[in-house]
Formats: sequence, structure tokens, C-alpha cells
Amino acid sequence: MPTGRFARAAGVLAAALVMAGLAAAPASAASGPNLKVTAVAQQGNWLSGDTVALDVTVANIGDAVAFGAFGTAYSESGTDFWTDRNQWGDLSDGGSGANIAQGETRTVHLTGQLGTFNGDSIVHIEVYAGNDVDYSDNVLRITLPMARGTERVAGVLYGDANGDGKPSPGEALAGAEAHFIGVGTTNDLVSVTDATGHFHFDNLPLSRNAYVSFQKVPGGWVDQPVGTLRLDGRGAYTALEVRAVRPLSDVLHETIALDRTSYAAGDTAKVTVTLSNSGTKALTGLYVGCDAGGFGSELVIADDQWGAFGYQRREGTLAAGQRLVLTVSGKVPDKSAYTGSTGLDCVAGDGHSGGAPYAAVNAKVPGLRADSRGQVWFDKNGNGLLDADEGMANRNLVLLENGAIRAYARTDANGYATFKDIPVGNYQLRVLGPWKPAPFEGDLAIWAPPYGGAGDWHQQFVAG
Ligand SMILES: [Ca+2]
Ligand SMILES: [Ca+2]
Ligand SMILES: [Ca+2]
Repeated sequence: MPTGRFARAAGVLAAALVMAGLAAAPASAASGPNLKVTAVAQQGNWLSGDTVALDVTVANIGDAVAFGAFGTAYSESGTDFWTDRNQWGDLSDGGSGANIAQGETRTVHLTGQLGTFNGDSIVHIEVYAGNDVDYSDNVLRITLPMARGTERVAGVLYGDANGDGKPSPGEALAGAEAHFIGVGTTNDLVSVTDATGHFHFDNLPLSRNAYVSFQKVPGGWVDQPVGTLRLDGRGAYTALEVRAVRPLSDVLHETIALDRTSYAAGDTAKVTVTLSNSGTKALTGLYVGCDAGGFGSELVIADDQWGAFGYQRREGTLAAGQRLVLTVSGKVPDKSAYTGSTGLDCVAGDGHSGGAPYAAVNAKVPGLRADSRGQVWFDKNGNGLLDADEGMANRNLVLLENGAIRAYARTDANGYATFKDIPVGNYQLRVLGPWKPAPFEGDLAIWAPPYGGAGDWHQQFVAG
């Protein structure tokens, strides 16, 4: 029988298991079937949830057929290790067992999954056959070592100005936010890169899937994906070199225009997209990808109109210094009459570079009018929430369009007001006086029923 000493050795070096099996063999064999079991476990520093491979070899070293043989593998103690017994094939203990001839050897490939951490997983492996003349070599215990401790993730963020794929003098990117998120961290952790571009996170919990990403990278540099980190206590990520490259928008430029400033639903709008390459190298694999936006009022352009620059083909090219005009057309959707606007938002990409240029254009679709009711409020108690007494009472409101006043309204005692019979479209809402919209507030869209007017809007204002 393998002892605890053998089992620990097995955890370190699976080959030791073979030795354990041999060492346990009897000096002289009796006549009859005699299965001998060995096993090799996939090596690793294991984490909860990991899948671990386990190859179990069964040899009949006796001189007779072993009838009704079946195997099992289960965690005897420590972290749970689950295997599916069907992986044993005809050796499954769910069946009638396998017959293994004298001299025959079989290897069963098992995989199992580790449960919640409870120390090293001690896995019991056993293959039974009737009349086995020496049962001491039918049972093995192997240890799957579980990862322990904490991890450090650290590295440098650099803008690869000389294109050699390595950090070079002068390439450090300072002041960027490195964000870490992994199992066991509820919010992402932030480390700001120092003057040498370095960031670090210490005492991180172990994690099968952890991620580092960057925000506020200076100078328009685009950081390249770091990939998934596996924090299993080996300290494999203490010297990351995170490369950043120039954005595609440095060399690829896009403008977009419509043939009119106003349409009716059902009209055909002509769109002109101009692309230019200000760089010294040809750009290939280019495409124009337009976002339908989700409201259904944007122009719909069939992809084949873009030719080689279609989102599907992605075969557009621009020589160094080349300027190219693409002309397409699309129907102004019926829904745009209710929102008062149509348009198109398009990115020009090459399928792999970050920082692709983006352009948008809008036009009016006038005609319908609607009422719009809502509330303006001021966060008196600073809790970030709209509380009962925070409506701005008896204030004069205006709707602006391109800086011009289009409508007036006055709030009631609770800060509510209704703009009456307004042409549908997008407006900027203002409270007259020392107030300005909170930074996150956008335009006030006035839509006609059934798309608009169903509920009240709420816009927050701050001292201006
Ligand atoms: Ca045996
Ligand atoms: Ca470099
Ligand atoms: Ca409040």
C-alpha cells in the first residue's frame, strides 16, 4: 500500500507513483489474475474549479484473465475532486465490469474538477477484479497540490515609439490607470503608472481568471490586451511589459456628410464618407462599420454598397497619402418621423488596430409635434439620489437647439414642467439662472407617441 510519504512524493513528481506501485508488488506472485494500477496526474498548482487530467494504467501482470474489473477515483480527503465514472468506459462501476487478459494493459484517461479549497486533494484510485491474487497494487492515493498564498502583479506600460516590441528609453507611459479584476476582488483595483511607467498590485487573492486593463492612457496610446492571468501562487506576472501602440486615427481619417440637412421618412439620403491616409505606409483590411444605434431611426445602408470597404469584406486599402470618397445611399426609416432625426454613425477600422476613427452625422426629419413632461432637480443633500424635496420649484426652463431658444416652460412646486406642442427632435434643456446640467446629462429627446411621451424625464442640475 502506498503510504502518506509516497502520496506526497506523488504530488511532487507523478513518476514516483510508478515506483510506489512497483515497490508494493510482492516478491513472489501466486497463480491467478493480478491487476496492477499506476497513475500519472497532470502537474500544476491547482485552484478551485480547475480541471485536472489523470491517466490511470491497469496492467494484468498475473497469469489468468481478470473478470469483472472496474475502477473508481474519488477524493478521499482535502479539496473535492469530481470525476465522471463513464470516463472509465467498460471499467465503469456502473456496468458489469471488464475482462482483462493476462499481459493486457489499458490506460484510462480521466479528467476531474476540483471543488472549493480544502487543502491538497488526496485522490483514491482503485481498480477491482475478482480473485486478484495481490490486492496491494490495486489501490493508489495521489495528491493534487492546491495553490496557496497571495500574488503580486506588476509591470510597466510603454508606448512603443520605436516599434521594437520592447520598452525603450523614453517610452514609459506615466499617469495611466492600471485596473485589476479577478476572483475574490469585488471592485477593480487601480494602480496609477509612475514616472517610469510602472504599476503594481500586491497581496492579490489567487484566481483562475484575472485581468489587467488600462484607462486614461496618455497621448492617445492604445494599450494592447494583456490576456487572462492565472494567479496560482507561482508569481508569473511580476514583470509584465504592456505594449501600447499609436491609434489608427493618427493616420486614418474619416469624415461623413449627408446630401441634405432635412428629410421626410421614406426619402433616400445620400451619404458621403471620406477616408484619407496621412501616414507613410499603405493601410489594408479597411472597412466602414455603421452602428444602427438601436432606435431604428438611423439610415440603413446595405453592406455591399461599401464595396471592398464593406463590414463583411474588409478588403479596403488606402495607399500612403491617398484620399478616397465613398458614396452610398439609404432609406430614411419611418420611425425617424417620430424621433425627428436620422443619421449615421460609422467607424473606419482595419480589424486589429485600436483607436479607430469614428464619425457621425445627423439630419432632421421634421413634421410631428409632441408634449414632453419632466422634472429638473438639484441634489441638496449630495447623496447622488433624487430625494422627495429636491425638485427645483418655480424655475424657468428653456429648450435650446444650436444655441437658440425654441421653447419655454415653468416648473411647479415639485420641479415638474411640461413643454407643449414641440417639434420632435433633440434639444438641450436649461434652467435659467446660476445652474448648469450635471456633466452626465445629455440632450433631451422629444419623440412623438407611441415612442415618446410615455413617462416623465428627470434631469439633474448643479450650481453653474
Ligand atoms: Ca493486484
Ligand atoms: Ca520600444
Ligand atoms: Ca439627494
